[in-house]
Amino acid sequence: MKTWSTTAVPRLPIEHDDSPVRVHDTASGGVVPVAGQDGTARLYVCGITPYDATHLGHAATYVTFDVLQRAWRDAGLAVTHVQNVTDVDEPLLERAERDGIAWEDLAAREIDLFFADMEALRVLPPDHYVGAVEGIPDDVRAVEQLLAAGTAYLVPVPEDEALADGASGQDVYLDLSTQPSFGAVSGWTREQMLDVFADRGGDPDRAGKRDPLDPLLWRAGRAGEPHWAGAGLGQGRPGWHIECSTIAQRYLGRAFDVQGGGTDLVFPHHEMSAVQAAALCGDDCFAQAYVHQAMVGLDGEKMSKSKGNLVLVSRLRAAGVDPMAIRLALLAQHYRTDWEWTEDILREAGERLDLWRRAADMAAHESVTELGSTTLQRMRERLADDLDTPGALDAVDDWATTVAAGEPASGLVVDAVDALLGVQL
Ligand code: 5CA
Ligand code: ZN
Repeated sequence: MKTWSTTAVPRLPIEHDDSPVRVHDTASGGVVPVAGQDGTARLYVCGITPYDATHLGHAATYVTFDVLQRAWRDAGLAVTHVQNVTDVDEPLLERAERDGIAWEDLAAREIDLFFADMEALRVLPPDHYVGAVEGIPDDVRAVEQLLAAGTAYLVPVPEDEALADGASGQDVYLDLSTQPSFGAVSGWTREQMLDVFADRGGDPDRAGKRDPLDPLLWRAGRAGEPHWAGAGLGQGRPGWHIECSTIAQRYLGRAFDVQGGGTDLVFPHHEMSAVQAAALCGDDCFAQAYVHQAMVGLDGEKMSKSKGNLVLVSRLRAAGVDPMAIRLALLAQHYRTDWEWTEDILREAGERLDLWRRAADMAAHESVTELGSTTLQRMRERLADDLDTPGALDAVDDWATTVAAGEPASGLVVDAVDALLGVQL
């Protein structure tokens, strides 16, 4: 699919010291270096399900992985960034039905709005933006392979559910008991998994499953639901997790560097996409590190489309809020700490933006001062240390305050704020 427009990233004149970026890996529980391979870092970011507009939780996630990419690029690496869009799934179909519009139109409208939000926030676009629908032929091949290998099995569609023309009467599930790596991403106990599975798109009570946690791979087409040709599987559509397994494998290959998303995706989504990839191509096939953005909340609850407690990027923009202030509000929080959106956070970000812009206005283009280079060094060091954006913001605050007190401003810092933090002054 087409993606959103890119924005130029200034190259910083002062050499990076080559220390690798380190991030927290949920699977190992530690902070690990992610240095790419052969000069390229490969990143898969789980994209939106386009049934409602981008809220600040989504924005926090995409800005976090944007900062990771900027840190990699600054360290001299090329980056291959792949992102999916779940352009067919239960929540999208339900919302379209509720609102009386075609699901394709709802998806197209929300994807366009998401692009406009990402452009305004200066998030770098992926190299490959891939729709779930586009990936169906790969999913079909994958599911057929798993059935042939005996790691997937068929479950009859309940009799009271009418089938679409051309659908077989059977859904397909992965048999988790064949996969010793199951659990390696989240490290959760079965109880923890069972606790959230139903709330997060799973179907633990489906009759005929071998294990309540077995994930759906292929849903036989039901009358009135969208469906696609599934070769030997008959008409139907893929389960949610398989789209990310196959898209990542096709565009990034084996053992890519990072899979990213919010902590709400740790289980089941990232666990299942990894175990399905392992079932398809063996261990060490999927991400080397799983990086998760903590949840952004509002009024004591996770901000979520299903709950409807949303602050939308597009609404803030329409109200005249500078997108760079929104971006700074997000960067002022560490990605591993849950936080709540408040008006105060936005107000402080606006004040910070003003302070930085006043300093930037005094800077001669591309000028380098000693204060400028130490500021850059501090920013790089903070970002390499598990994307410590609040620490990087402190460094720029110190610079701007010193400039306000009469020290000459350095254009280098203005470029660094752009290249590393994605904030245009
Ligand atoms: N399409 C799937 C991933 S394959 C999906 O989860 N879509 S989503 O639209 O629900 O979420 C998009 C991204 O935003 C995901 O990475 C999700 O983890 C993240 N996200 C959702 N809500 C929040 C929140 N309140 N705070 C932080 N990140 C969030
Ligand atoms: Zn995903």
